[in-house]
Amino acid sequence: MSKVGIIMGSKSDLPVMQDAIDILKGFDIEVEVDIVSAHRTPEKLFDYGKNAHIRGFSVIIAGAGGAAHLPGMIASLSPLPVIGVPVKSSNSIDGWDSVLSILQMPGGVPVATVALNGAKNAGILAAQILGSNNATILNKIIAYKEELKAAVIKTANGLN
Ligand code: RP5
Repeated sequence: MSKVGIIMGSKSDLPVMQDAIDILKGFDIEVEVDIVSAHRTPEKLFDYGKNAHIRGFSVIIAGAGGAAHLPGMIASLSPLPVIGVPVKSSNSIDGWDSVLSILQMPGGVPVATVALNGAKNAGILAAQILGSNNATILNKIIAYKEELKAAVIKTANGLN
């Protein structure tokens, strides 16, 4: 069964990263959540990046703020797709520090970067990656998109 690894640089990132956890659990996708700090636990980062695919993960979502090196370093170590979530941390310079340090990866080492605090979309994107090879998950994504559409149409119909 497909499993998504959700990691973050600090417990202070959890309120943002919870959106990824919630949406994936809503799709009945197994998640494993951990705190891995690029700067405070570099050995753990190395171990996680080197072994995530052996431990049964299919996709990694990595969130961090400030000098947000976690997603990029995990991408440098792991053969798995990495989705990066820039977190606007308390001492952030408006979130640009997080966005640019996750987004501006060198050629050869991609991180699929979502919007600032965009953990919900990170979860959906992880589900879509798994769904490309899993009909059950794909059908849940299709149903989710239908729900989005129905909600907009209902709102529009209520305007007049
Ligand atoms: C980063 O520094 C974390 O990802 C977090 O967004 C930020 C602040 O961490 P704490 O000082 O709150 O632990 O490493």
